[in-house]
Amino acid sequence: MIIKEVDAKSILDSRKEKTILVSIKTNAGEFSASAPNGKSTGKYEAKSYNKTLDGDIKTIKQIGEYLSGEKIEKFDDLRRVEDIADKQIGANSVFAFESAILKALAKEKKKEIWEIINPNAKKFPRLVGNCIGGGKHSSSERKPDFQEFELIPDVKSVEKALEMNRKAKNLAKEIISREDRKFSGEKNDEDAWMTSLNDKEVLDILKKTKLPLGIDAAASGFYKRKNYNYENPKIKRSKDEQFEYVCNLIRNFDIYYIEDPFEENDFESFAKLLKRFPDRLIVGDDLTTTNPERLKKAAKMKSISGIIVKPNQIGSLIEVKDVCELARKNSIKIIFSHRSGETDETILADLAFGFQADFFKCGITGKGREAKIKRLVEIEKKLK
Ligand code: 2PG
Ligand code: MG
Repeated sequence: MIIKEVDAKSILDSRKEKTILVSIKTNAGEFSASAPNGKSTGKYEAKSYNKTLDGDIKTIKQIGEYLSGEKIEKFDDLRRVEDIADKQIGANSVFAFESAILKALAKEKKKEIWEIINPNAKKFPRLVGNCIGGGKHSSSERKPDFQEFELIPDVKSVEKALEMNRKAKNLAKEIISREDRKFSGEKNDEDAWMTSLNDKEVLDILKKTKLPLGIDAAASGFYKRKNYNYENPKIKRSKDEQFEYVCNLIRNFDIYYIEDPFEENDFESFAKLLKRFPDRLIVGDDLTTTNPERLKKAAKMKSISGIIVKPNQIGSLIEVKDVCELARKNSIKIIFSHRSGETDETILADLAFGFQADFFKCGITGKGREAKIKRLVEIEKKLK
């Protein structure tokens, strides 16, 4: 596939915030791709743009002129694009640019995008669906301190899992309506129910769905001056108290999936938790930020049994590949994830399937989230 021209512009994400859309003209036609935006962003994430979105838009056009005539034959050729784009544009721009390239390459080769990554991919990831939310993704005054409460059906079919999550989400709505007098059906950034109930009350509700449960505490979001500062109810927890609190929740609510229960520098507490609960998924997101070096540290310290992979945390798809290989080598489960500010871009599903992710964290409802899950279902149907 030969790149002819590159263009970029800004579009709005699901939160109505600006993000980048990159378009390329090639011998196989015109293709475009966009990047999402996070809100509970980890301190160690790559910057979304070198300086500004507008600056990256200009630079991408220049890079396009430089790359005009460049031949891309396979996934690893993205390295050549990165050699040129590196340090000139940010992670959102690199991700959108490389995604557009993969789309063109797939078209030229008459293949699906995931086949460019791994033609032998077979296993489908399990859905991790955000059902009820709090933390930085919810605008209500009173809310759970944890950011996400997830449902993780244990079935092979993606289509079936989605149906189970939808039903459970409706059931959760009925129960919240009864128990939270303030609730009238509002949803948060990720289209999860927004409630004034607290973490334990929410977990009590979700237990009634009888599905395996998960939380994303996104604990860096309420960690300040060496304490975890809870608001609902108001209580400060020290590092040790936070550890015991999380252990109690895992036991009492039989939580299967625990993401970022501690702040983003505390590899030790993660390791202690995994040692205590070797059969649970202890997941790093802000801890690891899809960064091979941070994953190496987490693997060495035995901090996690699962890693969130958000391509725009690092930008480079070559590094996403490195992270997946490294995780696999260390028996760490791979969870491909959306961001809280999403677009209708669906390439995340192809990447997750191509890299043979174990889980796909992508909400339950909402346009941009459904589009991605639908793409995964489409791949599943085509392979039947
Ligand atoms: C997370 C993500 C996605 P954000 O913390 O896991 O759910 O949130 O995109 O705001 O970082
Ligand atoms: Mg997270």
